[in-house]
Amino acid sequence: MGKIIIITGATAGFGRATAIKFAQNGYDVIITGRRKERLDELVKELSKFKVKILPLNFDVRKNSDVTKVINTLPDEWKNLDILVNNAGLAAGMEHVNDGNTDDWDRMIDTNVKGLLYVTRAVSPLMVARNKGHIFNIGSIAGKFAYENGNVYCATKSAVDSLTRSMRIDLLKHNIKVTQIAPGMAETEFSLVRFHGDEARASAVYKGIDALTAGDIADAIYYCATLPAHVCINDLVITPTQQADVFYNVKKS
Ligand code: NDP
Ligand code: 8X3
Repeated sequence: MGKIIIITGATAGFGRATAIKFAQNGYDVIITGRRKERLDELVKELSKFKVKILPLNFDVRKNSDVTKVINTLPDEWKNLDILVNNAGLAAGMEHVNDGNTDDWDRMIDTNVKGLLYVTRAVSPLMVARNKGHIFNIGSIAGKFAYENGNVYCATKSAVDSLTRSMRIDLLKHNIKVTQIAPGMAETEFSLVRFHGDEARASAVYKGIDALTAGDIADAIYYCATLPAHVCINDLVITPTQQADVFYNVKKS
């Protein structure tokens, strides 16, 4: 039987590239996200790889939907080998005194609570089989706080901490837990952060050979295909022109 991966937020960016990478390599793939038309389009794209694809249309912030979808997985999809907790976003970039509390709720509900709801639903299936691998997509923003990053940085610090706790809690169940902590990657991330302002979003990456979604998919695939006795716990990946959240060199 083929291996199975479930990816949250597969309708764009890292999640979409990860779905393609694993399907290319013979994995059966569960793709999830809120935008149904994007899921339908990805099913078509993945069909050329002759693997099984299951699109699941739900919002990770809705615990009852998450639980229902995972608890009613068809039998042939229950043996999940890999979970990629990728769905997430930044919304807004203001000083804390000017921040939009709706943006804060969206980030906390998605990046922290959504990740927890999905993990709570999926991990018992892995525990029952005494195997599995969970990836949490953190960020360099979770390693250092930066000006105007406040709530986004806090949610990614939470992912950093939760990854370490999850690794300990799931250790005796033979489940690997890996945090991938990327720096600047050109996806729809900044467009979402700046509420659809394309000029502001593209300015973020001007003069930088930013990471691509494919770079992150390759890193996840590398970690997922190491020998059974090897677990990468934490992987920080930045463009060559970026050292961390504070230091980068842009070409003029
Ligand atoms: P994109 O905006 O390109 O993709 C985000 C994905 O998350 C989409 O598929 C979106 O799907 C999904 N998503 C967002 N909210 C929800 C929700 N409530 N329920 C279900 N799915 C949701 O961004 P990236 O690919 O860049 O981001 C992926 C992850 O990587 C995020 O956690 C982000 O914080 C992190 N990251 C990104 C970096 C970057 O520079 N790009 C760097 C470091 C970390 P849909 O809208 O269809 O639901
Ligand atoms: C995204 C990376 O540096 O824009 O998580 O916060 S950064």
